[in-house]
Amino acid sequence: MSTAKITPSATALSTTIKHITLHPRPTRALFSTRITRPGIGRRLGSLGVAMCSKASDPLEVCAKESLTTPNRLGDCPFTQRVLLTLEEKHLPYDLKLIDLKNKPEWFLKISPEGKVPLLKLDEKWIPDSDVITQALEEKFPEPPLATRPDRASVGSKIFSTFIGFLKSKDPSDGTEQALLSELGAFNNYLEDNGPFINGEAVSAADLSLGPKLYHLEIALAHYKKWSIPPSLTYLNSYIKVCHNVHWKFLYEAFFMSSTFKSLFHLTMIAFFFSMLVIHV
Ligand SMILES: N[C@@H](CCC(=O)N[C@@H](CS)C(=O)NCC(=O)O)C(=O)O
Repeated sequence: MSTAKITPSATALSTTIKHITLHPRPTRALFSTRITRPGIGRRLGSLGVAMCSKASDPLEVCAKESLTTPNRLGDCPFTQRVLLTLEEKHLPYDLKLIDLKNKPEWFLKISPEGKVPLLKLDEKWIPDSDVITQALEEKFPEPPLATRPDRASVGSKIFSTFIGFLKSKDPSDGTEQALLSELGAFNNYLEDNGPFINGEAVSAADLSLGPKLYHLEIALAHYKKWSIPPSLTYLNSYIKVCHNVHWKFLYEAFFMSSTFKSLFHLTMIAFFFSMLVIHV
């Protein structure tokens, strides 16, 4: 089993911000992350070792492997949501990268649906990012990330309307309008209640939505030459903050270079291509 220890730049979003001004907490924990790709037998370069803020052993997470680059994290927004939650809670984790085009037997045994992410908690593998993040909140309540119940569904229709527009072949079928309407409503919500969904501090709902907005921007720019209207200023600020903070750690943790960034975009395009094939 190959393992690499890497040192992500612990840029968790446990941050109180006013729109795009960041005031990171001074007490950032260091954490350790390892990438493991079972069955490959190839050792990744050691990229550094970090201390862990909690005395727990690293949690095991099955994550999507890049479709284009072996031993690299892929572009699954559900996996990213789980990783961001672990980051926010300063929990160390081991990544087991799964090649979804060639799923290993052991993975199919623990994930009959064949989906990532999976997290091992108390010796049990848990599927589904909703269930995983809820379980993490219960087992590791600090720092709390729960979204206020009356706000938990804010922005929750954005992803499905985005996929509807992405799949649409008819420019007048109303899917673009539906997406604009969801994005506009979210922009207005942020204006009145932001900068985050819970208000001043990041919560689970942002960690779910942030990666999806990132995918939305890249996929719609690529497939539809479409971008979020600049007039949605609160939304654009929110995305900027999420990307700067969320994605910085993913970029820095795994890939630093601009070569990576183009590869990442390629794998993301491959992700959306597979999504179109699956859903059409
Ligand atoms: N509802 C699940 C969705 C997970 C999901 O769809 N993951 C995709 C990757 S982004 C997957 O594993 N697909 C299986 C495949 O591509 O074979 C969650 O929230 O975790």
